[in-house]
Amino acid sequence: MSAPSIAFAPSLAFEPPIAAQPAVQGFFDPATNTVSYIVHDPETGAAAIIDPVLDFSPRNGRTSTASADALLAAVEAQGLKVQWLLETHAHADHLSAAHYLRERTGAPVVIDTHITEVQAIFAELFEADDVARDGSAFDRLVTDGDVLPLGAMDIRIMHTPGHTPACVSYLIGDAAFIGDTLFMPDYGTARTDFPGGDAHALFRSVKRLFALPAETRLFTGHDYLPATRRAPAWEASVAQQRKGNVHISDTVSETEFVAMRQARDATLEAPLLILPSLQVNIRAGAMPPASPGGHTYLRLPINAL
Ligand SMILES: N[C@@H](CCC(=O)N[C@@H](CS)C(=O)NCC(=O)O)C(=O)O
Ligand SMILES: [Fe+2]
Repeated sequence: MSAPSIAFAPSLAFEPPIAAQPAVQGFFDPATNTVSYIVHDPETGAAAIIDPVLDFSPRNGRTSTASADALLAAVEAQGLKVQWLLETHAHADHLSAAHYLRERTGAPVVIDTHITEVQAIFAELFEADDVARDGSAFDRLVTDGDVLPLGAMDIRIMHTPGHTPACVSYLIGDAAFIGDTLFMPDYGTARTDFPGGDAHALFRSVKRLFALPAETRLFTGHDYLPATRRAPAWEASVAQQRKGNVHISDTVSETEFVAMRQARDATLEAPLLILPSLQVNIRAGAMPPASPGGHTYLRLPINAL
């Protein structure tokens, strides 16, 4: 394998203890093409849940915890202990079940410290006066280089912005949960046109992921199933992504990538659930406070996005 085309300062390089192999289970949500994960340390049973989905129907505003309950059932069936609820970013396409799972498991909700930027933008849009712009709706704000324990393993934090300013990847042994950075090699990369998104930043984030050991297992946050494939998939190695990602293999320059990404972004519609998702997800998956009449409302700003 050839060396990455970009040089990195040594302080930016991650060298995970590749021998450690966490057990990883992916749960695909066909309604939003999201992949949630349970990852655990086989030695101790310590587990983390990554990017859980709260089911939501835009038809009638009903929520359901069926997807989150499936995660809990899998945790229980295997006798695991949920230590962390990890968000790779404030999702714009599905509601997070982090708050629900925090209530059920007692585990803390983790997100990148740049969530404050995302909260500032969307708390203003939704006039969400109950949302402090300091990240305090979450339990633990992490920053690049931080390490959290997971049984006998470590979760290492790599800030990977570009899709949003608060995107992080969680590195656990030979696995990396990369959220919306790369998707499967045959689909490409995440969009960069949300507020605070930046195609240059995404390119650099991907190059940091590409600098991980070639056999590192990269787990994506979505699979949008290109026309050439019918079965959902969510795992590819660094080597496979560097060789074959249709947007950003080793041979693609930053200039080429940014031009492609911005041209494609200009063709994409807003996600179906962007408005409900963001006002819930800046609250760590909690609904806004109930109105005096006892109902819970989400807002629909007109001509604002
Ligand atoms: N059709 C989907 C699109 C969701 C979407 O925009 N997903 C983001 C990640 S949150 C993305 O990067 N999509 C890439 C693409 O659609 O090519 C929806 O309406 O929910
Ligand atoms: Fe996303």
